[in-house]
Amino acid sequence: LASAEGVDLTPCEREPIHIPGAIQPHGALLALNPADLSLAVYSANAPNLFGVPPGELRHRPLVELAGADLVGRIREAQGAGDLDGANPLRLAAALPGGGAPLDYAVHAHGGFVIVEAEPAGDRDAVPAMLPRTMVRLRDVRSLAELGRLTVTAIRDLTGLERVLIYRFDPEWNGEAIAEDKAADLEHSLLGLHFPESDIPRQARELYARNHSRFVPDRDSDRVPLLSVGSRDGAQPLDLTFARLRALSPVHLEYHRNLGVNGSMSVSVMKHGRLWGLVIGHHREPLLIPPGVRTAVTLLVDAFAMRLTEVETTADWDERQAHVEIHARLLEQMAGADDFAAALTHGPVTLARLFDAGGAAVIRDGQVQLVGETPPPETVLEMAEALRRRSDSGHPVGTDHIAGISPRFAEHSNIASGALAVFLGPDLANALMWFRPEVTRTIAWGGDPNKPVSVDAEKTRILPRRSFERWTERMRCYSQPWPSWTLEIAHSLGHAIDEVIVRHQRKLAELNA
Ligand code: BLA
Repeated sequence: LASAEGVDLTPCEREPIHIPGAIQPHGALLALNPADLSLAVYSANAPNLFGVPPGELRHRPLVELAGADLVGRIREAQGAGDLDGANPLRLAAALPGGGAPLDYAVHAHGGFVIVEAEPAGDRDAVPAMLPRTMVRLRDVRSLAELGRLTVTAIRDLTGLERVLIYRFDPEWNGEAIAEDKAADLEHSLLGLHFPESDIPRQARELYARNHSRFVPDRDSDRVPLLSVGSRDGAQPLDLTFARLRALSPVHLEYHRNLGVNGSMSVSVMKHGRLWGLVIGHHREPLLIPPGVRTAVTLLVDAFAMRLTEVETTADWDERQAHVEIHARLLEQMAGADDFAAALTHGPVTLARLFDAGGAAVIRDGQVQLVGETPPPETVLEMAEALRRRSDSGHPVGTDHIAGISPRFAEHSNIASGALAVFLGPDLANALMWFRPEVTRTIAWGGDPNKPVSVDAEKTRILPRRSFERWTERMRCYSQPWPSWTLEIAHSLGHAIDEVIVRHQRKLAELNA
């Protein structure tokens, strides 16, 4: 794995971010042996939070430290086998000695019961806005609206200065597709793209399991985890599901360069896969209380639940118009002896389908063209190039046919993109569609060829320092072919195969 400039990016992926050996200081962590809930590992700030002298923590049973309520609930959840890291036990309880309540999150992972505690803070501000926002989320009809509503609600809820929806593309680059920001934040990040290496693979894998990260203060001191007795040779404590996990120092450097101090990121999952993140920025430290964080994750889950539906609806509406053209083409063919002529010379032509610039029918080595297309010999070459990528004649589409062979770039003004489906017993016949070049630029948050900087000794990889808008012009690209174009092409190809077979049968009967 290397950047365009040849810097090796593998170290970024190798950092074992799930075992940092430290947590953030806004809470304390205890790792307990599941059988007797005796203490195995604790964060150095735990004595302070639980109000016991440092030397004594390890001698106090949990019930004395945190109270019977917590212990009872843990025992109950253990009995039910319900301490899943992805869905921790939550409760608020005051310490046995009294005082303000602590908010607890408890989960079992890596052979321990992990208890994380922090001051509960203000819990009541939350519910008032939540029901109204949920109803609005339920009613939106487009991804744009859904995104806008979600970022605005989360900013209102948290006071963050910027909230973004960040969507991954198939190569794991990302794009900010929705933004709400404070008026005095000068630069908008909306529409900017960020390279894959900004959020390395192990981080994405972790975020698909643990859905949220909050960093109240980027520059706060990390709190080390300490072991009770000797855990020599023991594995470091696995913080995959810990909400207090200290984040990678490399990433905190990235936020320093971006001018971000307080931050959050919450995973958006679609069909069990990481679809994107909701990202929050604050220039100053910002402690979002645990109750408000819960509301944020609920809103993000609501966003994710509506996402599939909203995306499918948009696709469906667009597809519907073309299903009708498909039907017209079938009608024209039904009455014709020559299917190629019916597709290229009727009142509705093949080029109408998919709003293509031009189309071609290849039959027995003959090419019939309609609309704007490359010359016949190039059409045949393109068909051959796509046939090689086709799985038993199934449609193949590309928005960048010059990527298959650079000699096709010559025809980019009319055929930057092409889609083909192959027909006939030996798949020698084909239907093809062409799309012209479209001006496509991608605005990156920093030069994507230089995703990193290196320190003076060239020993460490650091995040890049500049996030200055960097525009890349993409040459020889057409509009992409959505998956429904492939489906309709497949259906048309299938129908033509049937028409031909029927026709040949009729001819055979006549000749007999
Ligand atoms: C993690 N990188 C992240 C995270 C985000 C980004 C959102 C998740 C952690 C969090 O909640 O903050 C990237 N943040 C962005 C982007 C924007 C933003 C794109 O605000 C744009 C608006 N990062 C690098 C390089 C390395 C690297 C060069 O740029 C490695 C050498 C590493 N990024 C890196 C690592 C993590 C990370 C290791 C995991 C942090 C953790 O969870 O411990």
